[in-house]
Amino acid sequence: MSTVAKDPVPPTDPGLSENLATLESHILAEESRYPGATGTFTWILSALTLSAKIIANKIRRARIEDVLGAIGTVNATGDEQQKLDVIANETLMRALGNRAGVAVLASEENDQPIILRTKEDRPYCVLFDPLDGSSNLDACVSVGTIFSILRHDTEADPIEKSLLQPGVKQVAAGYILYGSSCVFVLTTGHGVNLFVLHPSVGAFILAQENLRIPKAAPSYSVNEAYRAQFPAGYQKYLDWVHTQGYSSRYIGTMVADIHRILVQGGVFLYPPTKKNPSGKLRLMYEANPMAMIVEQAGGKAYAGTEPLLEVQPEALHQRTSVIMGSSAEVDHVLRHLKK
Ligand code: AFP
Repeated sequence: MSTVAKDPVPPTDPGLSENLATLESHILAEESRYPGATGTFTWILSALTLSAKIIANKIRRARIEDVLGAIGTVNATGDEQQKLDVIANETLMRALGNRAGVAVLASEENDQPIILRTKEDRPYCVLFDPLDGSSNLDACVSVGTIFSILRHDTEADPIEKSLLQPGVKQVAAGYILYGSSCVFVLTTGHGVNLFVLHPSVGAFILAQENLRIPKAAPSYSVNEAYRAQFPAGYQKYLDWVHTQGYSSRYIGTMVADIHRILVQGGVFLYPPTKKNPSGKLRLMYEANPMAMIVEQAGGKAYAGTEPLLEVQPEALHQRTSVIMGSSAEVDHVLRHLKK
């Protein structure tokens, strides 16, 4: 008996979701819901996606083009600058610097913010860490770009004060992780969306809408080598996790550690230490944007026992301690801090 061959089922391209959308088209579609929206914000995001593609490309070719290693200078917060820190910073400054909607730009790599214009028709301030985790670059470890977008306060005097707004005031925040794939994670205050760079097409394609962080997962991420320097509550928390069958993961690039937690759950901690009594991470362009993303995905973010997004900044480059991740895991840490 002969068997009748069935029509072959066309293979599904795993790179394509059902409704194909790029980051820009997704934002334009969102913007069309707000009558009176001018498109200014979309232009700022397009400067960020352009920068991300240029930086991703540079990182991939870094060893061949000899742009790895330190350049012998330190940045505004005292960290040794890598060649790629400077390249990434210049890329973002050049891309964002000619966007009509930006009033003030601030970077980890610059002592002072760059004032572009003070008029009211420039509604936004953009703050960024051009290359988080750059000391890991020589070892081919993932690095990232983090950004925070605030509404420009035209009454601020001097104008730099426009930047000193608590994280709850952010209108958007995001990061780009240059990992085994290049992902762009973005929130505009209505959930979190994840886009992946299609390397041949050169576009960020929507891969996951409304990303939710798992409520709990037995995993913690901290540089445990500093344990003896941590305040007692953190040490008690670590004693507790060691009895609970938790696993430990620490990459040493905050963007990569928090991205993993966003997808798989767990908690990231950078407590105060003797060397950095206020914590190591920068509040305005590292902790605040990551906290907004984690909270928009259903997680929690604290600076010690204070909600991180409520911390009133006093200086652009101020540091903070950080506890963020799955809500139940953050609660376990807080329980030990409050004992
Ligand atoms: P670099 O950008 O200098 O590599 O620092 C990375 C970072 O700011 C953050 O991404 C890490 O979570 C943290 O520092 C790692 O700090 P430790 O080396 O003290 O654990």
